[in-house]
Amino acid sequence: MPSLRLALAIEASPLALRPWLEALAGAPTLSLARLVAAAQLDSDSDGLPDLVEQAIAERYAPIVYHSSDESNFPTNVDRFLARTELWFYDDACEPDLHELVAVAPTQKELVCFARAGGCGSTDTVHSGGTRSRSKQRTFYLKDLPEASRYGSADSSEWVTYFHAYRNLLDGVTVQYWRFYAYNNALNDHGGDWEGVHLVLDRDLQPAAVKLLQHSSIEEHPPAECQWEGTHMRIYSEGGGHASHLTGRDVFARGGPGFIDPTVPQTFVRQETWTAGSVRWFSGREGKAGALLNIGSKGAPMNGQEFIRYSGLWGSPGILYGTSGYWGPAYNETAMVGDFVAAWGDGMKASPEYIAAECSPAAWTR
Ligand SMILES: [Ca+2]
Ligand SMILES: [Ca+2]
Ligand SMILES: [Ca+2]
Repeated sequence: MPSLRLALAIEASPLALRPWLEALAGAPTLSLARLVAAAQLDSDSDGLPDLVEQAIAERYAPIVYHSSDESNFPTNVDRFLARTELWFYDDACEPDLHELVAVAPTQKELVCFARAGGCGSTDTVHSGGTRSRSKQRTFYLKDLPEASRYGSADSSEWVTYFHAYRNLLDGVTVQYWRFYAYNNALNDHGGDWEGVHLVLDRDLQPAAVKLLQHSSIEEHPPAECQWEGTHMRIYSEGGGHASHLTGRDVFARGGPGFIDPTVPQTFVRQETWTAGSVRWFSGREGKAGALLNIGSKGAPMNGQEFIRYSGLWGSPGILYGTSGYWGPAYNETAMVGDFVAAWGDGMKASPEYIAAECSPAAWTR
């Protein structure tokens, strides 16, 4: 039985969290004192205790089916940063300005630079706050050399990043983000972030699944998903990594021409929860990387400062679409005005909090 204090914490919980906390109260590895403290800790100040955010994210963490045709597997931010360089770019100059800023920046370093725009511009561009409208005056992380774009061959380096917050249904939305060093499809570009949103209602039951596409957020009722218990299946396109709800939509080798969950040769199956398994089309087995709470832009968690970085995750290309992509909190998908819907869709909070969290601090060209 939980202590009185813990019972009160559970009772005071704004959501239907009792079963979660009561189950955790029975966890033998945590002392009751630690549990009480943990039950109340809200590191990103969004009204959801850390422990609750993690428990919900674990419970619903998707199973990602990567195509056997995949050329660029997932990786993680720290591994990527160790292999890249931070540059500043301004194409208003003749020739274009490219200035090396830092080699292999750490997450902390990534967000602490400022540069005056080139060629007489009066703009000051911050790597932790200024968003470029057209990817023309911005910090960027240089594309990795060809040999490093494959991602991590060791699946234990495949980190799934999650962002959980209270939503307008009085429930919780959990965004699951995965990261790739390169997008190798028609629109090649460095640094590829892909996300899916799971919208939970006030009883913490799935109410909607939202897939982030190139320019829109595609909403589906949960019944359109394939579920394994509480875990939805997400099918990821080879090279471009777009998310689908059925394997039939995703080309794959070794079978009928698409991902068939009954034909192991057509996919790599990744359970994204903590200590989840990964099974390759070759029969090889491994473990998935962490399921990591990135907190909020105002209060990153678990050292994931990268969430505040407002530059690009790949080099500028000839076209907008072949230039590096933005990270989760600056993602362009379905942006309305300066509201980053990919980061704050359906968020329930004060207007001030939402503005600070979901809009860039400043803009440039
Ligand atoms: Ca929280
Ligand atoms: Ca949160
Ligand atoms: Ca992509």
